[in-house]
Amino acid sequence: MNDLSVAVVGHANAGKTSLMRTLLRDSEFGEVADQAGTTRHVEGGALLIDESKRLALFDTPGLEDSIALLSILSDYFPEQNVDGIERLNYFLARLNDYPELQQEAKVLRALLNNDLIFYVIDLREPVLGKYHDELKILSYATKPVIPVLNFTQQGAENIQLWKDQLARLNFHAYVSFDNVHFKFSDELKIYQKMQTLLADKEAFLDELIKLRELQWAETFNSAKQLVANLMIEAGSVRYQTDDNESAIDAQTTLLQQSVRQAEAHCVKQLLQLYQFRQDDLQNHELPVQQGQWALDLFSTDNLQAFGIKLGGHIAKGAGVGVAIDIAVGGITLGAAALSGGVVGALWSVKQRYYNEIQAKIKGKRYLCVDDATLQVLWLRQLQLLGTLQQRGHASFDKITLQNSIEISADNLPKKWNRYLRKCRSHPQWSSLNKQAYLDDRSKREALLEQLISEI
Ligand SMILES: Nc1nc2c(ncn2[C@@H]2O[C@H](COP(=O)(O)OP(=O)(O)OP(=O)(O)O)[C@@H](O)[C@H]2O)c(=O)[nH]1
Ligand SMILES: [Mg+2]
Repeated sequence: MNDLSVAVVGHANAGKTSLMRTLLRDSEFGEVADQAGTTRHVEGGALLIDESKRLALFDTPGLEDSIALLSILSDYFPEQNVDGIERLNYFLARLNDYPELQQEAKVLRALLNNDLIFYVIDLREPVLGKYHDELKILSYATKPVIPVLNFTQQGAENIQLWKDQLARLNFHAYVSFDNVHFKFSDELKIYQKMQTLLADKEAFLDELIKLRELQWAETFNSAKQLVANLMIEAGSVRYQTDDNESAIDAQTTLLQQSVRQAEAHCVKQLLQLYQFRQDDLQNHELPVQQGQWALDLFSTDNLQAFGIKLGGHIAKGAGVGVAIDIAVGGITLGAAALSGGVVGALWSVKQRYYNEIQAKIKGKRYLCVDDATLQVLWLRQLQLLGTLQQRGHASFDKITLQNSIEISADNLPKKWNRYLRKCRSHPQWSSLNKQAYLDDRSKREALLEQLISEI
């Protein structure tokens, strides 16, 4: 195994275990708590490059009494020019004399046993003497050190003070990395910084960087695919119902359930893709107003959206009497003309509405998901995706799917209505239909690609 190994060290409660969780994309790694002394033992995890190469990371207990430790280390060999490593080994050989420094000893072993050190700094803390002592102890191990400035959001005002202090102790290569407000580009900077400090591991780290970039891009692509697919599923679904209130209500409820389930499924898969737990999520029921979906294709709004105008008084419709102007085809049909034969003729003009017209004649209606709900559905997924991409695996806050999203032309794709029209006129694209009849794959794929490009 060609390993590169890193010890993650730092003051108690600085966010070491959180850094491990975020880099490993593992919310279950170790124990994270807002109190000092949470991690009691060294625990490892790894980023695999291939079967024979991995970056091993070791979490360590927090340093608590570095002032006492440094004074012990520097009191050894007075007047003699003995280097840091010897001092550390000397101390470790006499550990029984220092029962109160057992945690610190674990950290010292990790310093000696690994190739490189991440020194995690809680930027919210003022630059105190104890940190100076910790850094001095680190320097005894003569390993390359990358200070990781954590809590970059809350500790922003201390950044300069910390940088100055680090420079005075000869630590010039640092990175900023917030475990909760995650930025993938910051993670890459850590590996790039490692490359500058470990020249002989440059190729190894190059491979790691490329792999992480690839994984990140693939995850994003899969996520986009899920979202675009959900939109086609929900946009195309069409339930047939008898044209009476109780039948419409019953079918509407079923339709709502199936779209909610489809969204829940998409959300679940998105969480899985980004390796978050299902219970990281709160409140994700898709909001719908009662009755909102009892719109059918022949409601005035929908027909307009389809480019169809209802013909004047006849539109109010007695029995079979719906006249339909198919704007595109420019044909007007009177109520009496809506016989099977004429419907057949109409079909040749506007083939895709044949079933609906037939249904209307037979006293049936079709239900579909209304535009506003689809917009919310779309924007909620986009918002969730944005959240997942910027969420560290050390986060505790629940992810919420917004119910009140501002919907405006700016945050919807420009061709939204066109996409919707395509979906609505291809019920065969939705597997949410009771009889799924997925055909016409290539057109569906084309729309899927278009939607993906909108994300
Ligand atoms: N907001 C924010 N909170 C963080 C960040 N990193 C860690 N925390 C929180 O800080 C606290 C301590 O984090 P841990 O990861 O347990 O710290 P540690 O250094 O491993 O602590 P010990 O094991 O006790 O030494 C937890 O409440 C974390 O949720 C960060 O970057 N931003
Ligand atoms: Mg810890």
